[in-house]
Amino acid sequence: MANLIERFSLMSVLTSLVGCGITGPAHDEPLPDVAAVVDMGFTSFEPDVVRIHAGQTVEWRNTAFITHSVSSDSTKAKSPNDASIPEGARPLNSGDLLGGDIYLQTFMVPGTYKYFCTHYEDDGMVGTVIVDPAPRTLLK
Ligand SMILES: [Cu+2]
Repeated sequence: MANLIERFSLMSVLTSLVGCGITGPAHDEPLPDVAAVVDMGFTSFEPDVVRIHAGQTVEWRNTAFITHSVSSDSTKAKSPNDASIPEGARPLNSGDLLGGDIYLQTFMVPGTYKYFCTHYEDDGMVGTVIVDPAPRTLLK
């Protein structure tokens, strides 16, 4: 009997988590071909620095239940230091990512990309992608 009650309350907890949006692709395994995964927590990118090669893809995962974004648009940044991209690269702009959403971006231009969350930049929600030139073996 106690067992049944425990099972019932566990089910209620699971149901309420789903109700809060703790579901979606951000909670699945990362896609097989991504070179780096960045989790978006309460007000952080984790890890806040990733390093990849040109031609590789980063997967951002909003594992929180609040809205985040990935932007390197300096016209939207409150601090100019939080947004920069290499010359010739296109700015990152995920738009709003609801809880459970993912954002994929492939980087072709080597250099340092500094980005921020348009909602939580003030709370230090900033990150960096360092893109090294593609090794010769990937250039075939
Ligand atoms: Cu955020």
